[in-house]
Amino acid sequence: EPSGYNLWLPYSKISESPVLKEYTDITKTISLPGASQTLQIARTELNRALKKMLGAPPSVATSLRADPTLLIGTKDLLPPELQKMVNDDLSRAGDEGFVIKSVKHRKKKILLISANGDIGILYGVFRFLNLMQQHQSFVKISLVDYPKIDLRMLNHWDNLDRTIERGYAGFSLWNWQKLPEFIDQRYIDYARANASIGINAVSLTNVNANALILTPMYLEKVKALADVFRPYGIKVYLTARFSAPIEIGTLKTADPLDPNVKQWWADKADQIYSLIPDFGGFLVKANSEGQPGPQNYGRNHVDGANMLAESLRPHGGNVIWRAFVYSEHDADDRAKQAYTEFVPYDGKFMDNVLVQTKNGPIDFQPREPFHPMFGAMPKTPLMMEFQITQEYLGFSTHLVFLPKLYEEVLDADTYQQGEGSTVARIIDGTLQNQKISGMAGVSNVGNDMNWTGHPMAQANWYGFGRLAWDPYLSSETIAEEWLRMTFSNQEAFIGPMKEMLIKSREAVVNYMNPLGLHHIFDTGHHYGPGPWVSELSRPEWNPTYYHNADAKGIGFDRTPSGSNATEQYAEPLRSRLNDPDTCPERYLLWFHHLSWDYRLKNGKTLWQGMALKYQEGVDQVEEMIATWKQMQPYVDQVRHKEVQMLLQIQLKEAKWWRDACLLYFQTFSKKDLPEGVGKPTRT
Ligand code: GCW
Repeated sequence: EPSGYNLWLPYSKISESPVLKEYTDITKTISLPGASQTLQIARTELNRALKKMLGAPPSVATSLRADPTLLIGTKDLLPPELQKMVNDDLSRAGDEGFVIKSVKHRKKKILLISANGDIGILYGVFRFLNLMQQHQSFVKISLVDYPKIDLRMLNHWDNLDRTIERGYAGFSLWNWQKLPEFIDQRYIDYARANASIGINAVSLTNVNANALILTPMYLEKVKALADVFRPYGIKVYLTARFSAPIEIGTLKTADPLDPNVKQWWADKADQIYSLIPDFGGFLVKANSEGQPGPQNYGRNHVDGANMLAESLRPHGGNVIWRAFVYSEHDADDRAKQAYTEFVPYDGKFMDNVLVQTKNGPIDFQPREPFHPMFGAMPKTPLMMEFQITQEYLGFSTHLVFLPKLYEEVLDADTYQQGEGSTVARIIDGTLQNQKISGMAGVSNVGNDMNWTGHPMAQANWYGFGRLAWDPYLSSETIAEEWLRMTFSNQEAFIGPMKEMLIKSREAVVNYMNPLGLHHIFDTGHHYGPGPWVSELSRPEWNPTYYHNADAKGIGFDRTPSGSNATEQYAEPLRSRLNDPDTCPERYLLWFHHLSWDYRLKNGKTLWQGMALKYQEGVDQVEEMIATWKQMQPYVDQVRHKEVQMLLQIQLKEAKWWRDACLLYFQTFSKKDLPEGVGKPTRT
């Protein structure tokens, strides 16, 4: 296989670990009874993995052996005395959870993996292999784990011509031309990878796509993919273009209150479910960036979402209605728009509707404060939308470990129901007692040999999945797991690399958007710097709209003297944000327009501090390069070289960001660069 193809599942040979003996003992006699496809997959995975890691071909029996050393089975298949031992654990584990436990059975220690359902067994087996890849001991293990979030979903922004909107790792995996007959091995490997981290839903098509995916010809192809994904516990969703009844039907309107429109969608749902009985539902972008929606007919988001929800309800499907509404008319602060439009609808959506909200109020910037909608709609399940693909984060060229960003958002306290009302508790539904919960990530996967373009961007797919399973995991834990599985368990590798991953997120913020700056990217592609762009027809398309630099200072005033976006946050956070002294400096210019001489906490002026941050970002990339150089012994040559080349580009471009932004902002500040900031070189 090409380097990196196996992702975090290389199952490298274990030759000198202290646990080797333990592992050979545990895997001497394995029983994994049951005939379902899902269990068959679990057996195949075990066989493959153990053979690679331990060398000797294991024998996984499909029957309950008399004396297994490793027994893997759903609770109902276990002998009564073992059932008793896992009863309590499994009562907490739900449909998808599992238990991995070292127990005494017939006077012998055995390892038991059990679950309530087959998918729990598959997840349990993947976790067992995950821990083995990290060389962990099972001698004392007693682990119960289950997902804290119901829908753990990837959103593909894939078009039917196989281009991917904001995709930087090749073309779409979905080969529509050859489907449904031809099943590419990559569909299977993709499903395996997702199942290994607990992802259980995917929407296949771009939220900006046309309606063709809902025509019978494409639905046959979707069915083929759904059939591949099903035994891996993955449900398929599709994007539903609101104007579909006109575009692929014969109606003259898509008005959600029109009986013919309702009937059209109900028939469409029936048709889909006749092919895909466990179809997940629709993901909808409506009345945003020019997409059609209910507002075109004088209706609102509730009318639109509920009409679709009605069509899916008899089949058990969900509507995921996006809150990224960004109208082509509204001239008020763009950061306020989603909250303004949606919060009044709290409690009005049907119970199979989730409202999917981006992590921040603008658009996947390297850093944003959390979206004020979180916690502000207690009667509506809000689903998180993170971006895994790096639209504003250097595409698949820059190394940025995103779990650090996700963690920052999930840990943020909204104060909506008093202290401790973190975004994680809103998303997992526990704070506001939601019946359903979800987290989506816009996928960074394409048909590049290593799936994600940058070899290290695989960590972002992995990390997203782990956080969707458990939003309370720390980014450090995730980094360590991923590094151990993907590359090496040697401490000389793990220590420095963990630090490098963790710091990489702050590095990119420093050299692109320090101190709360945002959206100063060159427009359209969003790759390099473009803070000077000001001539686009709509104000909020222009970076100048966001930084507002002038002779006096820089920043977006979102306090009561400005757009008053801070009003959308709960107290005491709101007051804290309103005062530049108490506003966290990482969000300073997001919420405030301040003079170039404004004093930062470290005593530097704003101008100096900003310049130094840009420099720090560049320095951090230099450090990454130095660290990576040392890692040669632990990484295969191909990947080592690839990352090395990519880091060189990242360094060049970090300098580009620093120089471009500082030279441009200097035309306003008219101040010298502080000492230590590399002299920008005009190119
Ligand atoms: O970030 C913007 C992107 C668009 C995207 C849109 C959205 C899919 O630039 O490419 O469209 O957000 O999330 O709907």
